[in-house]
Amino acid sequence: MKQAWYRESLVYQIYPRSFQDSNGDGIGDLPGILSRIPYLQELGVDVVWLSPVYASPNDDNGYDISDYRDIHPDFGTMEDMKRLIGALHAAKIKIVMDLVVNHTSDEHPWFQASRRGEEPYKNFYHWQPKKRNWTSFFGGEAWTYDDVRKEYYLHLFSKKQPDLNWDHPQVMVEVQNIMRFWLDLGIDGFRCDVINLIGKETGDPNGRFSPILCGIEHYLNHPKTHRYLQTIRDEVISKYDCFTVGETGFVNPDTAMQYVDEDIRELDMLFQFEHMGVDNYYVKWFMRKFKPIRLKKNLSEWQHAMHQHGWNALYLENHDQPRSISRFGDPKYHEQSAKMLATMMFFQQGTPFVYQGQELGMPNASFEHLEEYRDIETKNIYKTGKKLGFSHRRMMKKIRMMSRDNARTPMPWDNTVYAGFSKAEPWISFTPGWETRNVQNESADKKSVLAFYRKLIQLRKHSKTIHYGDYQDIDFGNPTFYAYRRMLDQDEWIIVCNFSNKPHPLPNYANWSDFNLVLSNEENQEMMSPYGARVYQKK
Ligand code: ISL
Ligand code: CA
Repeated sequence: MKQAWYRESLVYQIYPRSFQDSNGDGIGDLPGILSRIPYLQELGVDVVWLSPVYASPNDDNGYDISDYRDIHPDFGTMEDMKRLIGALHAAKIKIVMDLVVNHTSDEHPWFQASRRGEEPYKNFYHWQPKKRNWTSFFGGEAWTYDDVRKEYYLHLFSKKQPDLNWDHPQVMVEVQNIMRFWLDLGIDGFRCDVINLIGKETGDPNGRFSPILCGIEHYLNHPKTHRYLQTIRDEVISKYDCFTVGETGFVNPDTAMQYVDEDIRELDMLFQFEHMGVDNYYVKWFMRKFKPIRLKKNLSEWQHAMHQHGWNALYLENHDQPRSISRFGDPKYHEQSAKMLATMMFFQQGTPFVYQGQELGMPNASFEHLEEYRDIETKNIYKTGKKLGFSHRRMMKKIRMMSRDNARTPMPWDNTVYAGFSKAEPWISFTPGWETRNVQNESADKKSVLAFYRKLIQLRKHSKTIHYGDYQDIDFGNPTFYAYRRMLDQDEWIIVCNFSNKPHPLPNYANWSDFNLVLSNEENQEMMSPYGARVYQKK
C-alpha cells in the first residue's frame, strides 16, 4: 500500500455551531475554534474537518448553502476563516472543508434564477412538469411544486435543498471553481457530502414503490457519478496535495471499490454506512437490538475488502449519528465501554475520524421533549411518524435514541455556567452530565476516556504496522469477543475487545509470554473485565 500523509493522519470532526463560542451569542464560531487549537494539539489531531460554515439560511444547519464563497455571520467572516487556516497550519494541523454540492439552498442565486427560468441557470436543477412519487431522506415527498416556475423540483433532502443538475456542463464548471477557490486559500481537502447521489436520471417517471426512499434506483451510485468524479479528480484534485473523503450511504464493499480502488481513485476514501445499520433495519428509525457480532462481521468485511486496493475511513460517530456509547456500549460500564469501542476502531486499517466529544465518552443527549430538538430531520420524522399512526410516546422513544441532535450539543469544556462553551445560553441544550464529563475534569484524570484517547492516538501515530500492516481476524465466530491481529514484517499486534458485561478468562490467542501488554482499559488483569480491551505487541 502506497504511503500518504492522509493515511497516517487522525482526523477530528468539528461541528462549528457547538464547539466554542467566542462572542457570547450562544453559537460556536471560527474565532472560538481558533482559541481551542492548543486542545487539538494536545489531543494529537493531524487534520480538522469542519462541518459547513458557509452562508446559509440554516434550514439544515448549514448543509443548505446560499453562497459557497462566504462565511455565515454566526461563524464570523472570511478574514476569520483565513486566520483559522493560518493558525491551524502554524500548529501543523491540516484542514478539510465540507463540500455540499448535491444540492444548494433554495435561496442560492442560482436557484432563484432557475425558478424564474433565467439562463444560464434555467436547467441548473431538476425540474419536471409532472410530480414523481419519490420520497425524501428526511421523510415526506422529494418533488415540490414551485409557484414561480410552475413546475416540480427535486430535493432529496429538505424542500429548501434543491438538487443540482450535474448534467448541465456549467454546474461542473461552477463546482470546480468553488473547489479551487478553497484549495487556493490553503485548505487540504474535502469531505464530499452525499457524493454518490449526484448523478441522476430524473426523466424516469416514478420510483419503484417503497414507503421509504422511493426513487433511489434513479440516482444511487449512478454511472454518471463516476464520470463526474473522474473529471473532478483530473481537473482539480490531482493538481493539489489534498485528499477527499466521500460520504456515501448505501454502498457495499463492491460498489465502494468503484470509487476508491487504487487504480481509479475517484475518492481517496469513503464513509460507508453499513456498520451504522447494525442496530436498525435499512433506515435508522426502524430499530433492532444491537448484536456485537454484526458489527464485528461488518467491520472485518471492510478491512479485508479495502486491504491493498482501497482505503477505509474509520468512524463510529459524526454529526448525523447517535453517540456510539449509547448504541454499542453499556451505560453501566460507561467509561469502560467507551474506551473499548475506541480501541476496537483505532487499530484497524484506515484513517480514523473522531467526532468532537467522542473523546470524552459523551452519551446521547436524549432530550425529553420534542421542543428541545432543533434538527429538521427530527421534526420531519416526527410529523411523518404521526401521519403513519405512531403514538407520541413511540416517536419520542425513537427520537431519543436516534435523533441527530444527540451528538450536536455544545462541547463541555469545564463546569462553569454554560460549560465554558459560551457566556450565554447555547442554541441547543447540553448533554446531561456535562458538569462532570467535561474537558477540564477529564484532563485532570489519568483514567478518563480523554486520557485514553490521547494514548491511543500516540500509539497509532508511531506505528507503520497499524497504518499499513495486514489485518487478520482471530476467533471470528466468537459472539462476545472481537479480536484481530495486525502484522508488518516482524512486528505483530493483537487487539482483544470483550463486548460483554461479564468477565472472561483471556483466550489463548497467542503464547502471551511472547507479547507485551501496551495498553488496556482494565484495572485488574487476571480476567478480561466487562468491556475490557487490550492491545498486545510482540516482544
Ligand atoms: O442523517 C442521516 C440519517 O439520519 C442521513 O440520511 C443523512 O441525511 C445522510 O447521511 C446525508 O448526510 C449529509 O447530507 C445531508 C445533511 O443533512 C447531513 O448533515 C449530511 O451529513 C444533506 O446535506
Ligand atoms: Ca458566537
